[in-house]
Amino acid sequence: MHTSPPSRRIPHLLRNSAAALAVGLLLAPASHAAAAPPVYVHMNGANMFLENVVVVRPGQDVVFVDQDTGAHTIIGYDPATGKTSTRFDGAVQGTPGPGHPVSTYAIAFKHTGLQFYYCSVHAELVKEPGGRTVAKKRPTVHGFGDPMAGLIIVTTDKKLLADNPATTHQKILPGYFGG
Ligand SMILES: [Cu+2]
Repeated sequence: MHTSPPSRRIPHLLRNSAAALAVGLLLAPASHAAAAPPVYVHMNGANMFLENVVVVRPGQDVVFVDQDTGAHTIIGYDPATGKTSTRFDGAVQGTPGPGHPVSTYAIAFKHTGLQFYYCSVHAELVKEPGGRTVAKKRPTVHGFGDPMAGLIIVTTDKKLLADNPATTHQKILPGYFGG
């Protein structure tokens, strides 16, 4: 009886995809966090972060998307000390509107925890009685009154991870341009 090696009997394409599947299965536990799709946070002329609380896994990207005509910054800070982050320090540019490229800023965190941030153009950090620093709307900034600030919760908790607003799954919100 003729016996050919297994690789000979499997067509090339099938063999390659089988190999890819095997590699994928082997790498799955380690690369799971990195492979998760990004969570998107959107800005427009309302001068606030639309999804001001989002939840990601360690290593998963948060992508800030500027659909405003104006620019914004995204700067991490520590509410306990009031100190701003040198690593979590982003900026995005405005866009004329739909059909034009949007400016984005992406960041991921290795460890679980709370990552507070604000836009230094439209909010300011104020130390409150008790010593905790919070972001407040700059008095001269127009909008809905929300301070342009937010929180990223970095966790492996599946229930929390499932709680993100639906808009965080979409890079560009068609109806959210303007400002
Ligand atoms: Cu801003």
